[in-house]
Amino acid sequence: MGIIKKIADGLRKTKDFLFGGIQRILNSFTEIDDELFDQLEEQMIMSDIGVETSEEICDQLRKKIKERGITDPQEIMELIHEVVSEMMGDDTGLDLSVSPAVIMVIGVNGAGKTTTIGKLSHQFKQEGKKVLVAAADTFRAAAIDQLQVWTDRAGVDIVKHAEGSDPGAVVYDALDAAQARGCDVVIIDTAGRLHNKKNLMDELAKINRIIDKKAPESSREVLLVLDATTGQNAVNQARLFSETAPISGIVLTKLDGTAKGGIVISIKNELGIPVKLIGIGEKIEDLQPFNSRDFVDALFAMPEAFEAEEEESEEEGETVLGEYNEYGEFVPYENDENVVLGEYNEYGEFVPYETEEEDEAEEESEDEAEEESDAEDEDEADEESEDEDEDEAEEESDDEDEDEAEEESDDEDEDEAEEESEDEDEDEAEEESEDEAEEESEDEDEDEAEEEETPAPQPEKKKKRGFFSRLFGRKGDDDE
Ligand SMILES: Nc1nc2c(ncn2[C@@H]2O[C@H](COP(=O)(O)OP(=O)(O)OP(=O)(O)O)[C@@H](O)[C@H]2O)c(=O)[nH]1
Ligand SMILES: [Mg+2]
Repeated sequence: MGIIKKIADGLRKTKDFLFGGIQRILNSFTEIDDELFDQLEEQMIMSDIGVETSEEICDQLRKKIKERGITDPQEIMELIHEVVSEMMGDDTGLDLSVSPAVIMVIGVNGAGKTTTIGKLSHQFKQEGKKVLVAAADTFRAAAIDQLQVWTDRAGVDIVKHAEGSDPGAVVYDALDAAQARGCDVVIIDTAGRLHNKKNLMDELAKINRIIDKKAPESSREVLLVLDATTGQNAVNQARLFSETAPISGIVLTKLDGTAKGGIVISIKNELGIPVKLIGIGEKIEDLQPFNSRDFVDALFAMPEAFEAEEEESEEEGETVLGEYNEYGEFVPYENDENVVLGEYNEYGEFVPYETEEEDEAEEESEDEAEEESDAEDEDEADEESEDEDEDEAEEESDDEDEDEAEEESDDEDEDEAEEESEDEDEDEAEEESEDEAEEESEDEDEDEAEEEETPAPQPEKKKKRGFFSRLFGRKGDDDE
């Protein structure tokens, strides 16, 4: 499978929701007015592009529309493609020029740090680089074993100490070994969670200082791993983590399982930190360098199927009424007299109404929907099992003994809030953001429940979805 196709597949849910949603809005307008812009902005915000960035995109659109005297709403999709492309700018790759290049990988627990390190080690190894991985997450039970599984799989060296030992010492030894062995790259796995967030931030800052001292000449990357499924919370995390070390790039994981890929645009626009890698699956090869052009094309390019359809109808000189399906393809209505044959679900996909005559078509679309939701369940279940399975199981049972069992429970939000109030003196700002997250998560829980049971009756008036309250939680907990 080609890289572009793979990225497009990984971003399918985002495309369904964002492109599908925008196209639906454009189809429902015959002229460009304020109401159209309001709806576009709302759709972008719901797709996790962020309020600030969505406003900026719409301002740019208005400007271009005025400049070019555009009057047809159908021309707007191409303009969005253009505006977002300009916003994303040029890509920056990893800097590995001075060996041993040091890549420190940070991020909250469950974001995908260890998995990303495994995938990255594999890729470097394939390129013929000599890689050494430092197991500096000495805090979480079984974290070292989990990393060892990945380094074995990739066939690269690991430097590890006992659980509970000083992460700074691990990093020091790893840099020593890398220099002695002539390694090209050292990748440092760090903890995603300590006794509290201040400890975590302090420890990451300390590791960073050790690298400064021990390998001052080396090329440096501080990669922040963000879980795309947490939407705008990931942007908040980036702000917090940037206090520990200068973040040189972002790895956005789990883009395959979410409709929230729009955060890539807001990360770039609001934080100015380049997204360097994207995770589009759990397998060792499911990590790709981020290419903004492919990304924007995958989200906003007009599907060829539609262009062909459009040309055909022009030739015949007749208007074809239809809808965009989940792949962004134009599907003509089967029955022109009955224009609205169904409704949009939460992903902006068109779901036909059940009628006796349409039984066959209905069955097909149901199967598709089922397949999709099964795949989603599997994805989410996988995140908690598969590669991690044993390690995670161990981790979870260990955690249960401690107060961290909270993290694994359904009441995560409440528990987090409790935990936070204990740490109140330490970090007020954090608490605020947790509280916010908590509020949002309540919304989200409600929304998600609704989404699962019934399709939205009024697609134009869809409720705004809340954000995940997992600023420091593990993906999947809320969903269990
Ligand atoms: N679908 C999907 N799952 C991913 C991706 N990257 C990571 N995961 C899954 O996310 C889960 C957590 O990944 P880890 O690599 O253990 O996360 P971590 O940041 O190291 O977590 P801690 O060690 O607890 O701090 C695992 O189940 C991974 O398989 C991705 O790109 N796509
Ligand atoms: Mg880890």
